[in-house]
Amino acid sequence: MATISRRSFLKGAGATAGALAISNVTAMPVYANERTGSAVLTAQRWGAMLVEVKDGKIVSSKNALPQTVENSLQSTAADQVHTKTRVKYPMVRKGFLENPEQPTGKRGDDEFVRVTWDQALKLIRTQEARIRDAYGHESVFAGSYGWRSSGVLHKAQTLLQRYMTMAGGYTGHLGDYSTGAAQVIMPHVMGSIEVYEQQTTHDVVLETSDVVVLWGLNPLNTLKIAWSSTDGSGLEFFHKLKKSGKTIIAIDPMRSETIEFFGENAQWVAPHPGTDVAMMLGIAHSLVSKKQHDVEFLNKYTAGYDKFEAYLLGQTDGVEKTPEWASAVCGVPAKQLEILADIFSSNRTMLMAGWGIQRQQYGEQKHWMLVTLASMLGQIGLPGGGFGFSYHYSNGGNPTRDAGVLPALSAAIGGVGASGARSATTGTYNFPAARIVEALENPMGTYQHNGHEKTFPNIKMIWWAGGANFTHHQDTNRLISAWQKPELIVISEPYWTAAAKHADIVLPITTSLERNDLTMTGDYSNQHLVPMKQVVEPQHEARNDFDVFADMAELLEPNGRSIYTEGKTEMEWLNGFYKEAQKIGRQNRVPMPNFTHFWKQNQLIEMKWNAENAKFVRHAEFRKDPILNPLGTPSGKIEIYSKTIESFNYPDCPPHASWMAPKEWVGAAKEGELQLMTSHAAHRLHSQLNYALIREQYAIANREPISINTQDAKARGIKTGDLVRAYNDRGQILVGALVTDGIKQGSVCVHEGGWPDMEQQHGLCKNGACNVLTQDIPSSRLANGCAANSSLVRIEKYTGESLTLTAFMPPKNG
Ligand SMILES: Nc1nc2c(c(=O)[nH]1)N[C@H]1C(S)=C(S)[C@@H](COP(=O)(O)OP(=O)(O)OC[C@H]3O[C@@H](n4cnc5c(=O)[nH]c(N)nc54)[C@H](O)[C@@H]3O)O[C@H]1N2
Ligand SMILES: Nc1nc2c(c(=O)[nH]1)N[C@H]1C(S)=C(S)[C@@H](COP(=O)(O)OP(=O)(O)OC[C@H]3O[C@@H](n4cnc5c(=O)[nH]c(N)nc54)[C@H](O)[C@@H]3O)O[C@H]1N2
Ligand SMILES: [Mo]
Repeated sequence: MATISRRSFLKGAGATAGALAISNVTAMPVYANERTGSAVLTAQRWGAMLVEVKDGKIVSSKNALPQTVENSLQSTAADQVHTKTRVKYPMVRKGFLENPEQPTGKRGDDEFVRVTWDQALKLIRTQEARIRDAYGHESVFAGSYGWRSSGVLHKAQTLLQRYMTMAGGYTGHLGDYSTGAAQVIMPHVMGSIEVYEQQTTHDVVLETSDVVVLWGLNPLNTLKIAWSSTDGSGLEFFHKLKKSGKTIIAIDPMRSETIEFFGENAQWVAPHPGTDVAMMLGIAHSLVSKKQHDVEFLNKYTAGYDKFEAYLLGQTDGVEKTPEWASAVCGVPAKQLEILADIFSSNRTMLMAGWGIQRQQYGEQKHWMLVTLASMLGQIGLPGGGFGFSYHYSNGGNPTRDAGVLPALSAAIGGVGASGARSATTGTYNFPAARIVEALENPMGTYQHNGHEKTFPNIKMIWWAGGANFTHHQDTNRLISAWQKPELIVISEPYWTAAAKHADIVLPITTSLERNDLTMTGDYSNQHLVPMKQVVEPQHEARNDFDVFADMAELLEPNGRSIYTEGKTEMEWLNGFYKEAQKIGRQNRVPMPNFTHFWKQNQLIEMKWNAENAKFVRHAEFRKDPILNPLGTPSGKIEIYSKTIESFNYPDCPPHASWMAPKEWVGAAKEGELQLMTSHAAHRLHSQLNYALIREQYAIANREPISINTQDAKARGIKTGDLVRAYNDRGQILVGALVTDGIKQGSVCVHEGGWPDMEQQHGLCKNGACNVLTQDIPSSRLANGCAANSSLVRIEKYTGESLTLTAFMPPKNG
C-alpha cells in the first residue's frame, strides 16, 4: 500500500465544478430494447438478458440493457440449463427409502436411488404427516433462507411456505445473513434499518459530494445483482464517479475489484480486518482534539453524545482512543487517521459502507460507529453528505420511478387479508437465520435476541427450496453433524449442491430459464418491468416449484391443488399480476399496454423518470425539522447512546458504539495464524454458478483461490498457482494460491460460495469452501447475525495425496 500524503488525498477534492445536471431520461414508458432480434428476453438477478436458442439449446446470453461496465454473470445462461450438475430425476437416499421411519446410513455418505415424482411426493407427504402428528407443526422448519431465482410467481420459499401454511404451519427464520447485525442495531440508532432503503440519489452525490468514502465496499462485484433484478444503474454511477475527479477513499484490507477499477482515482487505506471501529474511534478522537466535530449538529439531532465522548476520551475505561491507540489496533498510521479526520470534516463527505464489516463478531458496532462518526461530521441530511449503507447493493442511489409495480405471490392462500385466507406460521419459534445449527443442536434451548428471551424449536423436518445452506452457513463440519438430527430432510434444487447430496429426498427443479415469470428491476427504482420468458423446455424431469407444491397440496386434502393454485395456471397468474401493475401504473399516469400485447412484444417497459425523486436526499426531512419529522427512535433523534440497549445489559453489545477485540482476529493470532476474509465473489452469486464455465476465469489449481500477501506467502514458501491447505481446528480446505500485494499482511481471503466437497473422514473440502473454516458464533446477543469474517486460519503448501475434485459431479446413478 502506498503511503498517503495530505496532498495525494486532496487531489481532486472539491473539483465538482461543472456539476452534472439531474438527467431527465424517460418521459413515457417505452419499449426500451431495439436489439432483441431473434433472442428471447428474460431476466435474472443479474439483469435483463437476451438469450439465443438453437435446436432447443441455449447458445448464448448477454445484457439486454445498454451498459458501460460489463456484467460477467449475464453470459452464463447456457451453463445454468445444460450443466452436467443438474438434478435429473427425483432421488431418495437408499437407507431412507428402505425404512423411512428408522433409516440406516448417514446423510452425505449414502447412495441415492431414482424414484418417480409420484413416489417421491407421496413419501414426503406420509413422513411429513407422521412428523406433524408426533411433534407438532412447529417441528417443521421451512425458513428456507436463500437467493432463489427472480420472479414474482416462481418464488421457491414462498411457494414452499404457501404449501406449509395449508399443511398446518411451520417454523421460519428471522432476519438474514446479509445484514443480520446492522438491520437489528440500526432501528435502535436511526429508527430505520438503513441497509435496505433508498439512498441519497446517484445524481445528488455526483453533483454535491466532494469526498466519497468506500468503507468496506466492493460495488464492482456486488452491484452485478439485485434482489429483484439489477437495473444496472449502480455500475454506471461508479463509472461516472471514477471520472468525476472527486476524492475517493477506499478503506478495505483488500485491493478489491472496485479499488482496481478506480485505479489512481482512488486512495487505498488498508486496516486489519475487523478493526474498523478502532480506526473510526481514532478519527473521531482527532476530530474532537482539533474541535472539528459539529457540536451544533450533535446537540440538535443526536442523543447521548456526551456518554460516548467520555468513552472516546478514556474517562470511562481509562483508555483514550487516540489516533496512536487506534493505529496500534488497526494497522493504519496515526498520521493518516488525522488526515482522514481533516479531509472528512473540511469537505462534503459521503461515507458509503458495505456489509462485510458487520458479518463479524460484534458486527453491530461497525454501523453504529459509522453513524456516530457521520453525526460528528454533522452532514447527515445534507445533499451528498452523511452516510449510506446501500450504495453497493441493489443500486440504492437510483431514484424511484413513477411505475406500474408488480405484486408478488404470497404465502397466505387467497392473499393477505382476503376473507378465508389461511395465515402462515405463528412464528413462536422463528429464530435468527444464522442460528440454524444452534437450533438443531439445542432443541427447546433458550437464547437472548434483541432484548427478548427466546426458545429454539424442536426441528424434526426440514424442506429447503431456493437456498444453499451448505455453502452459506458457517463451520461446515459442525453443520454436517447437526444435520443428522432431523428425521426428514428434503431439498428442492436444480443442481446437485452439497445440501442436495446431504438430503434424504432430492427433487429436480427448473431454472428460471425453463418457465415464465415477471420481474421489476431495481429494488428501489422499479425502473423496468421485464417479461421473464421461458427460453427452453424443462430439462430431464425437472418441474417448477409451483407445480410440485400444487401436487403436494392435492395429497393434503381434496381439491388441494385448486386451493393452492387458486384455480389459476402460470400464465393466468402472470396476467393477474400484470393487471395489478397496470392499475398502479394508471394511478401514477404510466400507461401500459395490455398483457397479451406486452407478452408478445418480447420487450421490456421502462418506467417514468420522476424529477422530484431524483433529488432525494436521505434524512433531509429530519434535518429540516427534527421536531416535526423525528426519527423512529425513543428520543426521536440519532441515538449515539441507547437507553433501550442499556436496559438489555448485554456484555457483547454495550449501549454506545465501542471497540471490543473479537475472539479471533489478527491481534489474537498465534504465530502462523492469519485472519480469513470471506468476501462475495466477482463471478458468481454466492454458490450460484460455481459449476459454470466462468469458473475457469478465477479457479487456481482447479480450486477456489486464496489471496495471500506476498510476505506471508514468502514466509511459507508459497507461490501463485500452488495447491495450498488452509486449516484450523474446525476443518481444512484445499485452495489455489494467489500471491499479491493487494491484501493486508496477516490476512487471507477465500470468497464465500465455493461448494463444499467433503472428504468426510478428514473434514476436508477439496473445492475450497471457506465456511469449512469459519466460526459459527452470533455477532452478539442483540442481533445474532452471521459472524463468518471473524476467523483465524493457518496455511501451508499441500503435499498430501492428490484428491480429485467431485464438487460438481452428480452422485452415482444421479
Ligand atoms: N463465510 C461467509 N458466508 C456467507 C457470507 C459471507 O459473506 N461469508 N454471506 C452470506 C450472505 S450475505 C448470504 S445472502 C448467503 C447466501 O446464501 P444463499 O442465498 O443460500 O446462496 P445461493 O448460492 O444464492 O443459493 C441459492 C440456491 O437456490 C437454488 N435455486 C435457484 N433458483 C431456484 C428455484 O427456482 N427453485 C429452487 N428450489 N431452488 C433454486 C440455487 O441453485 C442455489 O443452490 O450466504 C451467506 N454466507
Ligand atoms: N457478484 C456478486 N454480487 C453480490 C453477491 C455475490 O455473491 N456476488 N452477494 C449479494 C449479497 S446477498 C450481499 S449481502 C451483498 C454483500 O455485500 P458486502 O457484504 O458489502 O460484500 P463483501 O464482499 O462481504 O464485503 C465488501 C468489501 O468489504 C471488505 N471487507 C471485509 N472485511 C472488512 C473489514 O473488516 N474492514 C473493511 N474496511 N473492509 C472489509 C472486503 O474486502 C470487500 O471488498 O452483495 C450482493 N452482491
Ligand atoms: Mo446477502
